[in-house]
Amino acid sequence: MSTQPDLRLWYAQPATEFTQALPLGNGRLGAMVFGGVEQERLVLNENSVWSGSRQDADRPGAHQSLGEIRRLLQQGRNIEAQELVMNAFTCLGSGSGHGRGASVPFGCYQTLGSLHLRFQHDGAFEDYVRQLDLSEATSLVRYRCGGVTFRREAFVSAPDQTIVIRIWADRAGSVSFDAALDRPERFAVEPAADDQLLMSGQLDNGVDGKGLRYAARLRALSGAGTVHADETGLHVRGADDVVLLVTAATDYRGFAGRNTDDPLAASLADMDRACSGRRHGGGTTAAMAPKIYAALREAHVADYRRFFGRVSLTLEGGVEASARPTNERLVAVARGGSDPALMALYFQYGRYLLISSSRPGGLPANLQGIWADQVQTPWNGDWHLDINVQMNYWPAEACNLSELHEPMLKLIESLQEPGARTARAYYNARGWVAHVITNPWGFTSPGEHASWGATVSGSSWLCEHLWEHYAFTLDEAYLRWAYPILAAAGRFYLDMLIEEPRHGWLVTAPSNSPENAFILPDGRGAYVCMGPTIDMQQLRELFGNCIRASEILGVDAEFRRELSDTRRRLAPNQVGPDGRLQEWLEPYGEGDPHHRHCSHMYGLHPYDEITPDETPELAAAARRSLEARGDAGTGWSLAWKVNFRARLGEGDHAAKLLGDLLSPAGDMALNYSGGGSGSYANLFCAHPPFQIDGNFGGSAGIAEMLLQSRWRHESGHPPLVLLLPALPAAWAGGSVRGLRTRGAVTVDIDWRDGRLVEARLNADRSGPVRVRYAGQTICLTLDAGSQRVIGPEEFISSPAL
Ligand code: FUC
Repeated sequence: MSTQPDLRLWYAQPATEFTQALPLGNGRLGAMVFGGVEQERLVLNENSVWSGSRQDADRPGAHQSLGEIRRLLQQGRNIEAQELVMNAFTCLGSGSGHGRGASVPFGCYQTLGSLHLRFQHDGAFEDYVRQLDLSEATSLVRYRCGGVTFRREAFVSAPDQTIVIRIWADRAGSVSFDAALDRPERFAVEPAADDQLLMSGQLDNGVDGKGLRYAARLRALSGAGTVHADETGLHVRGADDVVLLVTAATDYRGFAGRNTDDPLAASLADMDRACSGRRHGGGTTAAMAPKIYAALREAHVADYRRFFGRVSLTLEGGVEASARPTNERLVAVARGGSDPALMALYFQYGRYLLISSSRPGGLPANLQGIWADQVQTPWNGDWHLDINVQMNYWPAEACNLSELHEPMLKLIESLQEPGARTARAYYNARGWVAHVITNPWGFTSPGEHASWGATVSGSSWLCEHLWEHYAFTLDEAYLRWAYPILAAAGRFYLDMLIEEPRHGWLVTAPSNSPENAFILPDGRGAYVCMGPTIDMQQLRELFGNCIRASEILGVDAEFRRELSDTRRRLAPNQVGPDGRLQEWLEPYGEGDPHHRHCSHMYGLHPYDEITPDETPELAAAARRSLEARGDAGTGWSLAWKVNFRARLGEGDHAAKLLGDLLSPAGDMALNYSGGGSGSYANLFCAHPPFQIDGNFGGSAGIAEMLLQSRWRHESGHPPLVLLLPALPAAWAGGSVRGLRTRGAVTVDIDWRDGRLVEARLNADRSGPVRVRYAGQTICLTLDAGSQRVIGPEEFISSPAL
């Protein structure tokens, strides 16, 4: 019997650390609620709070060294090539500041600050609970103190661009507290009109200290008691029911965001709008606080549910487990307990986090989504292009949040211009390129160290997203917008490929296989190489997508021929003497055999040129590579491995890895090799430290276990939909509604005893689709607007295709 999925994270104690606090967000504004009784803290975020500034980090004349670097690589002199890359082919200046770039031009994503609430409570508290309800994106803290029950509910509204907190008690006049705003540096707080608190300041631009300006405002509305703001904070006394509102803005102007020159005025406009008559229909604002709150809440929940409500997932079992606090469920799973409902909760949490950290018109989710409590966020909280920002968007299409992909697609568009300069400076090439890291300032140069910075496939990996958004939506107007960006990236790689001397294959050079070293025949380790497997897989994908898009749009026939000819000559996937998929052009040993990046398996996932049914030998080689890599890894690495195993049809192994992903994490101490990885109490993914990509990769992996789809340009076939391709034994019964496939089909699946009961397909467009279940494939013609229901018998009675 299906059980109602429990969509709450809940705890019996306040959070004492950031990774226990509960995240709220509207894509731009974020809050982390700790739920302290006497001292409450909300970490505040606004996603354009970035230090740094625009810079030209391209090394002038770098392309003059390119010929020599390539000659050295072609002669197998990788160490010398790497030295030359280090001296002449890295970015100009300090680059990312070795991941600590808060005070250099690259900059760092930073916390906006904190809201502190100090309550006048005496004595102990009891009946404490705090929770995050994913069904409506609200948090609640409830406790009893001195015989009075206190409640605090919070949410971050997208329609009203405001962080909203309601604080109330069941005895009149018992809500009294002092509120303060602060930040670790560069802030001033003052009282403002309407008893507001205003925090403002200027971030470091890495040049003369005069970077972005920001402002955050706090206002309290209360019909009873008193509200008063002064130099020491905002003071509420003897109230029954208080509404706190926080608005914020920066003067970041770029490809997305609030886009204002005046954050003081913008934050005030948002505040006035949230409190306006439009919300309460007249009367004094303070007296109308409950009405304002109710209206803000209703608009917020309706807006959020538009996205969240499209997908549901029930995994049977674990009913008793869900009665336990979330942190205890993690411990129970780590001890071997079965809790499929926790996996379903985790799946929806990933969707929740994407809705809360990525909205159209805004900046894309960064390494911490939008949630950060430091001014030097790990790795600058930036957009890493060698898996991390892409993983953030893996669930966007398949998990039916297609519009939320937009910030990522706009980021890609924004890199064209600086990326064209970088392409000319380093490669004397047309088109545009991005390397390993970027920021809101348009950074596209190589990184500051050859070991990781020469990776040239940042832009090709990004371009997968341009195509995928089309493949899942079939939106041709969108494709017309995306195609020039895709084609210009393709043009760059056409220009930069060279022939490797042994087979005459075309390869990228210089490059890296992200971020692994290899061992040369003389025993020395190096990073810089030509034609790492991942680059070749991505170029087959990119060129294939350019070809397909140009066919659909009926443009660029000549370019298409060039792409096809070049595509055929790219270095192929190779199986090494050890039977594994080779990570590099040569069968080098890995510097770290258990490296977290599994870059050469890109062709298995997210791209799908390697599949168990179409390329069984390569799939077997990929499996051997995965075995040699081992299961252990950083949070995002575990999540990627869930997806690999799902693509290999190994549901039990995928579920085992999900268990690893959900094991209680160690502390925040950085670890690259898998120690301490898993999930924190608030289900944030632990690299460690906290890094959100694993949450998104985990949700995408769960979707891949239940439903996959393929639609490749060279096959000439209609899209292929795979039902329950990697269902683990532990998920014997369940149902999923609303997942999406390439070819724009929405799919519901019910299953029992590990077998399909029924699938329901709703296509956006009429047309043929192939559907596979348990190794049998049938071909259907779907009609837009009418649901097609299929049961297992259709697969048994039909001949295999
Ligand atoms: C890459 C990864 C690290 C980390 C960082 C943000 O450098 O190799 O593991 O995820 O990005």
